[in-house]
Amino acid sequence: MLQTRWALWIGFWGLAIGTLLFGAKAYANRRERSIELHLESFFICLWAAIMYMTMTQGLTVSYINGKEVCWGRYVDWAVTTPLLLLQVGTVAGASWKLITKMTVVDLFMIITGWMASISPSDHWSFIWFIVSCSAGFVIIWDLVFTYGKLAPIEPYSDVRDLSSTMRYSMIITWLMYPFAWIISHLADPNPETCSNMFYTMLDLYAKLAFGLILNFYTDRRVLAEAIMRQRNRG
Ligand code: RET
Repeated sequence: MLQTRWALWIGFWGLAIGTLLFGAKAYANRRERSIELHLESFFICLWAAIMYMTMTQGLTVSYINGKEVCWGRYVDWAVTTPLLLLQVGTVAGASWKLITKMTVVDLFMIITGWMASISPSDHWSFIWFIVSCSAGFVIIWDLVFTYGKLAPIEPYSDVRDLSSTMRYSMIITWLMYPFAWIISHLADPNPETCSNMFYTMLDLYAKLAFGLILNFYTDRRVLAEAIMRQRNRG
């Protein structure tokens, strides 16, 4: 129980700090074109911090089929992963059609991942897990190949570098989630507990480190260029 609280509170405080940092950045750049990316990072952290808070209070934790399920995580992911994909899609210069397709596949991955965590038998759990991973595979494929082909040429080399940094750090982090799922299932007969520190660490990395690269280590002119380029392509 103590461990449970710790993992969730670390998540909450990390994301609360992110909310403040990215909120301040959005405010400072309120007249700039880059504001939309800052606001997205702000909202990603805000929403996740709220969901972590509900989990510390047990509001989004239920017993389903005899397992403790932290469904707050899935409500967090269902909102924040499409926003993260929107940010990467914007920087990579993807069309709205492609971004929408990625969102649909992503929601499918989260919903079937949820099925994997509530399935009563190991057998069904594993089948849903594989279904969810297939959707994850489509996302990774698009991030590497489809987005790779969109890489801008000169004079947009800064945008190109940012796009590959974001795409590859996203791929590495997102790949770790199914591994965290497998390791937890091997280690614990009742794995989907809130005490899952793996997910907390990954969430912090996926939201905070990603947000820091975008908001603090990238010049806002590069962000503005990326946004313009994506809008011109539609
Ligand atoms: C699950 C288990 C089933 C198989 C797969 C999963 C993948 C989850 C992912 C979550 C990403 C979350 C992020 C959150 C916030 O920042 C549901 C764990 C493939 C990729 C990036």
